[in-house]
Amino acid sequence: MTEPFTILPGDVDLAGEWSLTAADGNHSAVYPVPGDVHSALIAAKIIPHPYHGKNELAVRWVADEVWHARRNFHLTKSEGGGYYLDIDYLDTVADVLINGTPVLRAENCFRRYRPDVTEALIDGENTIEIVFSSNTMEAQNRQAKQPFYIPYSKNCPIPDGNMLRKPACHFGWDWNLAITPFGIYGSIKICRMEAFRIEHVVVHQHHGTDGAVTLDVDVTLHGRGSADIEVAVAGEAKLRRVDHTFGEARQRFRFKIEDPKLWWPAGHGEQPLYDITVTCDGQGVSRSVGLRKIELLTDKDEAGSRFAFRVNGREIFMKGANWIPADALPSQATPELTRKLLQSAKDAHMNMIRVWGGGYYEKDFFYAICDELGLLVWQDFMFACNLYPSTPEFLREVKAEVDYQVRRLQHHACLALWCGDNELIGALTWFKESRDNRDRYLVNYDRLNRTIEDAVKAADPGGLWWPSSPSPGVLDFGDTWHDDSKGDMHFWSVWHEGRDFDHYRDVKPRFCSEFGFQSFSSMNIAQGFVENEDDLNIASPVMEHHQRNAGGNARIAETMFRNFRFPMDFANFVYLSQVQHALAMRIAVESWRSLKPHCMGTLYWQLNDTWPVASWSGLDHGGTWKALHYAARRFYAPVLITVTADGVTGDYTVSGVNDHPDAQTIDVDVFACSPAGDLTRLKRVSATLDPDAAVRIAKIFQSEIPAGAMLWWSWQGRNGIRGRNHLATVPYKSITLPRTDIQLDVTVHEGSLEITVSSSDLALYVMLECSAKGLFSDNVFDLLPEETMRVQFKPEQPSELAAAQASLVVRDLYSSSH
Ligand code: BMA
Repeated sequence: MTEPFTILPGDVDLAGEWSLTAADGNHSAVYPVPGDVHSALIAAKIIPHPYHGKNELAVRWVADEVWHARRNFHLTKSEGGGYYLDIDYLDTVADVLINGTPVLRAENCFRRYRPDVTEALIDGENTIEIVFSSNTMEAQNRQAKQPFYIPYSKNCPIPDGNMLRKPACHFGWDWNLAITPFGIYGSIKICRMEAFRIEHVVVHQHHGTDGAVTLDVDVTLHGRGSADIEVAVAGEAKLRRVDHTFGEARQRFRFKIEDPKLWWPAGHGEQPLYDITVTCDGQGVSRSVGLRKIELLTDKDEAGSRFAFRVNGREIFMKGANWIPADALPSQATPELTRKLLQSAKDAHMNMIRVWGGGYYEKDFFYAICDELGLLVWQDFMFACNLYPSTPEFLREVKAEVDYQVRRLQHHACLALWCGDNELIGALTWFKESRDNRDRYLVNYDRLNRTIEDAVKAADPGGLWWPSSPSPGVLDFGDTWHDDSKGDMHFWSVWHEGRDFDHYRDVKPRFCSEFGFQSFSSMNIAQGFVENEDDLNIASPVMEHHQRNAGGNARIAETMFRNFRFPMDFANFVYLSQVQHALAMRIAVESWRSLKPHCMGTLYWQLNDTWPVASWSGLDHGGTWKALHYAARRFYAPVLITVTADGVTGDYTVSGVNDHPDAQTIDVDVFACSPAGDLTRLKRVSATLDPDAAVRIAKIFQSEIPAGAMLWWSWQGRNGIRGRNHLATVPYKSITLPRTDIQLDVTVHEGSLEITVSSSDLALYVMLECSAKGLFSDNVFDLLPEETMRVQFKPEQPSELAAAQASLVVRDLYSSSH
């Protein structure tokens, strides 16, 4: 039984087929609920698919219309007690009528609504209707009524999205299309209420010094009368009778778990979950709770102040990425896709995901999967890059939203941090109005931020609060885009300011919660959205349309020509864009991991894509891996040997990073690698990497490296772990690589391709591609002369195996430009 999707006897589930009509009567379609209206119109062939070509522009009108959704349902009405409508993810401004009687005016996609509908219902056939106002019109009307103008993000082609409590990215973003989807994406049901309903179940954990955990289960009931509540935790049940007059009543049940099995982030231990069940008046709510203690350490030090998470007494370096909605069309953001994306995060050794503030508070299944996988969640409140109103009406909505979301989510073991917003402090400097009158807009911001903070602390007093991302700290409104001394940092100078990749090494963040670089989506994705082969050119109108960051393609191209030779064709342009993307993130992550414990986390921008687009994501739309994600699995490995250049002296430091709680003994060989692939040993070191630490292992002087040589290193642990990598000491374009002959020997075995890749000469960034979606067991690797590597490819659809085999291609750095 999981709230709010439980359907009890006497309840009427209203999911299923509804009918949809435009208010002007011009369009009608079947509307599958839960789902978004655009997806229904695509299925009915009323609009073309907005991801294809430039169709987005041809479907924008949908959000400018008023739409009616309707269905009938049967109810055998019981006497006594009452009924309420239970509805969540209703997006956004909508009136709900039952048998023509208005029962709800909703205006916040992030709230759950439970209005009493007893009087509106009849015994027998009933009709429910939802009238969706045009979100685009509502947004503009609300802006016009503000006491002063509230600027919205330049990322949004559709204006005034900051007026509505719905995902900011629905109005367009620098990686999202702009179609302002709407509809009902959650549950909708009519529920029977005898005396009470369970309004909230909140769980507080207290970890005692004796190792025992005390769980306080706070059950809030809504209603009137008498009932028994039973709360059971790990087989121990407590029963209580409640008598209550109308309204809300909170009951606390305390349990002590003497010998708890603790929940750990991925890579640090198991994720055991304890079941809590609450039953009352015929209803039930269950919670799966992992027992862990999370602290945020922000104590001052010589450099500024720390930003580190401590879980169950252990400081843990957070490795992860930023999450945006799983798909731009809410109907497509399924539990299966979500699991696939989160599993990929775990497979790349991530242990934290930041749910970014321009999307949704994700559905229950998202957090349940994170609990199961051991992925901690940094949870933003849904405010991003805009300025927002602070009128009493707006703040009332915010307060109700925060209260609901915090009480819905706080019991999850994965939920690590509540963060006020994304980049609202920076946004104060992005608009003329707020630059000219910073006092007004700063106070306006603080009213919003304070409302969120107060609501969080009331609902989850034990939760961790951080005011904004990035933020230097409480009541500090400094520039954490450039100040690396304290707080969490969004380091964007390489992408948004055009600095070299080396600049990642010039900063020493305490925790970098955003940094990113773009690449094009993989060829099989691009082929899916272009109109024809002629569009496969980075400057074609369709490819430019699938790039939403102004100047993005130019930044990719310009960076490429700083580092690489001109690619042969479009496919190699795509390949090189992904190679440089992976390289950028590798340089940033490896140098910041080697600063541990000064730096205690890196969350790159961004894990996933909402539609097929050039972006900062490591996963293509739909979840297959770009070059970055294969690289991330290496640069986020728990034990890492990396070599970083000193920007001043030009010498190199070999560092070892160990995320394990025990020491690791590693043998490291460092070579000079000639362009022909001849290795000359420079150092052989046997190093002990202290528990949970970054250690400097060796120094390589520039003078030791023959002209034109790269650095090449390999390592092996006593426990079998191994790895290798290389670093170019000059831009790749100035290295004359040998012409390689790469052979693929492919056989089919149990639904997978077994691929033997062998190279006659040194081959860098060897990347396999095929038309089918699926996962290679490894990719984007280097081969020394006459080396062989075995790789498997498993297509997502078994039927695509033959197509995968027929379309298999291999690229490497040399062949991309020759
Ligand atoms: C960050 C994010 C997003 C944005 C990304 C790339 O600042 O918070 O708003 O998509 O940069 O520009």
